[in-house]
Amino acid sequence: MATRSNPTTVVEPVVERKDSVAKPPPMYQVMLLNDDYTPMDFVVEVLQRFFGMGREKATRVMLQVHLDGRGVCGVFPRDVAATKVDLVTDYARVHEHPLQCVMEEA
Ligand code: TYC
Repeated sequence: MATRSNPTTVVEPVVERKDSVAKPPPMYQVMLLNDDYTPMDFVVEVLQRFFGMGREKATRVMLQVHLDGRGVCGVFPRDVAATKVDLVTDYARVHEHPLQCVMEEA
């Protein structure tokens, strides 16, 4: 029988150990990859539409991807990054461009 001195449920107090530090959640870089077919204007539009960049910044990032093969669009928590990758990929396919958008842990 459960009594005060013989409880059936023990609720441990939440105590953070002195030597432990809560880790921030992992963050993910969302990147665009270069290809030979997606129009530059379309990539600039994607960066403005999905990553909130102004035209000048979007143009700089697009050119970096064009020249270096890849470029970072932003850094986000995992679920936000995954949603951006899906939205950009769907948008590119609807417009019949092969643009690739990927994420990797920052
Ligand atoms: N290389 C493409 C072109 O010359 C432009 C481009 C830039 C494509 C960035 C994809 O992520 C990309 N039309």
